[in-house]
Amino acid sequence: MKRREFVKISLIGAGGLAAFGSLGYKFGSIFWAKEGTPLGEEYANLRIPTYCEVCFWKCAGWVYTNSKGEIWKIVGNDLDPQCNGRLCPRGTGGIGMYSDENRLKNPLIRVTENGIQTFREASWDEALEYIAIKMREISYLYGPETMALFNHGSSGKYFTELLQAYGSDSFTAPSYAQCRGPREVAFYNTFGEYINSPEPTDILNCKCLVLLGYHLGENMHNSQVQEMSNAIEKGMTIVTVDPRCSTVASKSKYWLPIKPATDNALMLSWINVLIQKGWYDKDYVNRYCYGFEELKKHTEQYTPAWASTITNIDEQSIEDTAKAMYDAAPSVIVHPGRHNTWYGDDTQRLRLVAILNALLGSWGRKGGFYFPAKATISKYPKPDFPQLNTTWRKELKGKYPLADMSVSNAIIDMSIPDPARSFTYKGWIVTGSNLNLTIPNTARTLEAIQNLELLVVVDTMPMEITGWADVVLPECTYLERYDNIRLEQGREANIALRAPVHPPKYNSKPAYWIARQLALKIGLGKYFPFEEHADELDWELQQIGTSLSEMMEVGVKVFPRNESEMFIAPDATRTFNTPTGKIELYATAFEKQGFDPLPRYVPHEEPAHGFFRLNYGRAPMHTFSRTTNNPLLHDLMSENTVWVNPQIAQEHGIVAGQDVWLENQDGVVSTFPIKVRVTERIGLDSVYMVHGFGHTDKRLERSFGRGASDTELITRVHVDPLMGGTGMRGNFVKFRLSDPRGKEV
Ligand SMILES: Nc1nc2c(c(=O)[nH]1)N[C@H]1C(S)=C(S)[C@@H](COP(=O)(O)OP(=O)(O)OC[C@H]3O[C@@H](n4cnc5c(=O)[nH]c(N)nc54)[C@H](O)[C@@H]3O)O[C@H]1N2
Ligand SMILES: Nc1nc2c(c(=O)[nH]1)N[C@H]1C(S)=C(S)[C@@H](COP(=O)(O)OP(=O)(O)OC[C@H]3O[C@@H](n4cnc5c(=O)[nH]c(N)nc54)[C@H](O)[C@@H]3O)O[C@H]1N2
Ligand code: SF4
Ligand SMILES: [Mo]
Repeated sequence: MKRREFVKISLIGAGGLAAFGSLGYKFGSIFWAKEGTPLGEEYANLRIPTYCEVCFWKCAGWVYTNSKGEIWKIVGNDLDPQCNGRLCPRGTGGIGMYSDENRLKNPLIRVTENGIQTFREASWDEALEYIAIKMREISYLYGPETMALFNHGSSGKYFTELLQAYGSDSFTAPSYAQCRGPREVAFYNTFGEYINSPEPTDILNCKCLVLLGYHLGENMHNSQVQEMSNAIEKGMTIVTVDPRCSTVASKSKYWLPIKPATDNALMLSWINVLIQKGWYDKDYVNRYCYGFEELKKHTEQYTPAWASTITNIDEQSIEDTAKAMYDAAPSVIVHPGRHNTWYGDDTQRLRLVAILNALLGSWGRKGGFYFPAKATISKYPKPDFPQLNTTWRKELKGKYPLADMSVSNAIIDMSIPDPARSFTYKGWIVTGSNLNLTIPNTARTLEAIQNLELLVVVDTMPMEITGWADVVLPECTYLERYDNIRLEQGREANIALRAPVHPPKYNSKPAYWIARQLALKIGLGKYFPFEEHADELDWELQQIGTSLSEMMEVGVKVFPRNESEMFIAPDATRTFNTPTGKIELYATAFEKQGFDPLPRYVPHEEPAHGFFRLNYGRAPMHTFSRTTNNPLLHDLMSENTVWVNPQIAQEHGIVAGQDVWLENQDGVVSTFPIKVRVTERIGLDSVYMVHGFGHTDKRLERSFGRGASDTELITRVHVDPLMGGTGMRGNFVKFRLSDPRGKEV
């Protein structure tokens, strides 16, 4: 029998539900009632500050309760620069995360009964004791550095601290190697600064916005979408490069329906045109940039005529759009995008984006990129973390040398024993990340899981990853807990508070409490000196001249600054944080590591006959797989569809609304069928679907079996050699009109 089977049956016998530890949650002058107390009048007509956890824009809002003390609505906080008082549909539907009756309710421990693996409900004390014993054993037998943490979202901070206290630096998030890592490496090695989140793009004052596969409007990053609509009203030109007619493509002056995987050819030819025609900011380039002559020579070969045969975009459109950028410069943004891990040469693609911005002089310029500000809060003095025996970077042995954060897929790889390697991860804590739908090549993730000595999953929902855990710990939702003070960058530094609106439902707990209790059991309690999280937050807030009680009243605080600090002053001298002190058109650090200092065009594999490139993206009413079971958002969109061009539909005898199965190049067939959407908005060589659907865990009663999962069809991964990003768009699918596994249609 496999070490771990996916637990898909309902629970067996309930274990003890004894509550554990201190149960009083307090804020301001209000003290929470004991656990299990029904919600009631004491919570009536409250207005509690929060910031949203439905995606990572973290908009600040107010949660209102009604006269019965039930959560009534969430609205945006007017003071918050990240939302300007308005939440997106998902943020408004955040209440559904709280009210979802499928939530995890009790800690669960994997047991084998009559030869079948299942979960049994356990008390917190028992579940934490189980983990603590295992973690002590792993530390003793293999060293603490063999424990890794996968995290995404607010809960990650506390488990990161726990892991540091334990002796490991292997904490990783899918927001790096499955998301924005390539742009961070590319911009850092060009401008000496990261993009980070929220992107410091001055869209409000922008005159020409260039979006390469960044489908803003479907990707609902709140204030960015608001700024874009305002700028459109002010006459901003939009250039959208997308093989699919996205929502924003339909609002753009120029939509360039590029052949997928050829963006680098287009950008090289844009650079060629800007330089050859003299359409670049000469003063800015002379003053601040390094490697212009090399770039000029390198791009001579990449003419629009050359690019048009590769990209299917005509020469005139290439020139016209280059001119539109130059006319708007420096108030132009060639947007770095966010989910960047497409084809494996993504860091080089983002280097081209960075170079275009440098030539147009938009970095540090009004209507381009501003220099962001961010508040810092002193940390309560705690003992130093122990010395590390080894680090994730050392264990990579020189692989992905430009990665500046840990690479989740590399940690997965290093969890599978290999005689050629002395180091193997032995235990994982996973919090706020549904790895099965998040990391491509699920089979590899599962292989790694089968080799672990311990898998702990902290989640709010019975997501796929929980089905593989040894211990499942139910976290309460963001509406039921305090969290770390939001410290996001922006035009002005700002902070936001999240406070609980109700005590945690069921037997769920905040991550702070869970991490602290675990620390106490492992003997690391000194790293979590505050029994009450609220007390630590209050201490931190006082260090920057406010307090928990003031933040309960305002929710958000902005620290104003002068606009002159946001941009480079005319004629200013400036040193950039790069090896040459200049903006590096020619990346010297890349050259040093043996990578191309100037990006080249490398062709990618094309779909074989009968196959279509698998393209995927976002829908405005959902966030990945985390919202598909949310009762409110499920009502807005209950399943995804596969977009098929009418000509292709006709050739394959497929009609709108029909169920099809998708089979990829490696013979993997989607577990569930997906309905066809016949639309001109997708080209002849690709199909498109929204990510996050096709749940296979039956405990997700609403979303189980609704739609199909893009992730299970992404079995071929093109890893970026510079930083380890998992290129996911080199997969191809064909249609199966009935289930090839022989099930009834
Ligand atoms: N195939 C494919 N893969 C992708 C992408 C894609 O488009 N297609 N996108 C990539 C990108 S850009 C990113 S950023 C990543 C995102 O990857 P993830 O962050 O892993 O995305 P989700 O699938 O939403 O998983 C979030 C998990 O957190 C849980 N959760 C929600 N709220 C809480 C909470 O308050 N506490 C705890 N402990 N858990 C909570 C949810 O129930 C869910 O299990 O995925 C990447 N992977
Ligand atoms: N509603 C909602 N909003 C979200 C999220 C969410 O889950 N839901 N997630 C957030 C997160 S973490 C992220 S990272 C962002 C992701 O948002 P984006 O960075 O915008 O996402 P991508 O998946 O990179 O982009 C998808 C678009 O790229 C196009 N595309 C596909 N192949 C190519 C190609 O070869 N060339 C070009 N030029 N375009 C191509 C697709 O047709 C699609 O329109 O969204 C964020 N915002
Ligand atoms: S953009 Fe929407 S989902 Fe994301 S944090 Fe803001 S309100 Fe929440
Ligand atoms: Mo992302």
